[in-house]
Amino acid sequence: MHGTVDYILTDLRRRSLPDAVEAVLERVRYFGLCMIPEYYSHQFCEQAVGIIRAHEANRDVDIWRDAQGSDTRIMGIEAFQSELDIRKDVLVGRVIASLYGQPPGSGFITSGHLLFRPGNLGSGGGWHRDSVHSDQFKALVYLTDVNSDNGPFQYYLNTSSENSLAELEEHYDIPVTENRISCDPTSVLPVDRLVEVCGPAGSLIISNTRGIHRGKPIQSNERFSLTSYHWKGGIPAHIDKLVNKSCLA
Ligand SMILES: O=C(O)CCC(=O)C(=O)O
Ligand SMILES: [Fe+2]
Repeated sequence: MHGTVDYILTDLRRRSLPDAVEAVLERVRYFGLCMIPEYYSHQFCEQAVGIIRAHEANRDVDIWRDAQGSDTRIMGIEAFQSELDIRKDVLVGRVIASLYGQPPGSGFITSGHLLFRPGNLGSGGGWHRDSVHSDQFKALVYLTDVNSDNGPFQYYLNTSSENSLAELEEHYDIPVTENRISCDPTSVLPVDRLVEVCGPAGSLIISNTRGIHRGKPIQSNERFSLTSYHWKGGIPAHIDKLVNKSCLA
């Protein structure tokens, strides 16, 4: 495992569950990232997109939007539709539990719907680390085909460990304390560490979002996704207040 494309796991179906879990863990620990093309069925993706659209049109649902109206999120969508709870998938559940060293504590699922709008910053609002102080592991499922133009997840490989944070400060002047990256990493960091995660609907991405990443600004079309968020302790209060909690009447 040493080429950048090795973060993609293509032979999952030939592996037993324990072996598949190990293969994903190995990649997330080494690269900070693992992608499994078409892990979820197209039928699951189509149904999920329909459910997300319906909830976006429901005035009783709490919806978050970015300033450009390019990124629409429903936090806690699994409270309305439990089949969207990707944490219940046995592979996702075991991988996340192993990465955190304990069963997933609290968390939720967020739906993501990206649309092209002039000046959009991409999902996540530009290059950042979700957390500089501790590992943060997320599972992301593409519900529509994702190519270079409709907002792929972009990630700098091997940027999530304590050592690599120190290396980035020493060699590239990216402070270890910096959550939002103030420089343009594409003009500072080696281009061969950058991956643009494109893939068909159903592709599953598990990553350590302590590493440097963003959703690429969307240039055309749209992108639907589901993302799982996890915390060892409770959900931080400033996030928890945005999360949908109960079933609609
Ligand atoms: O959805 C994506 O591609 C990345 C989003 C992200 O990085 C975030 O919301 O923190
Ligand atoms: Fe992020």
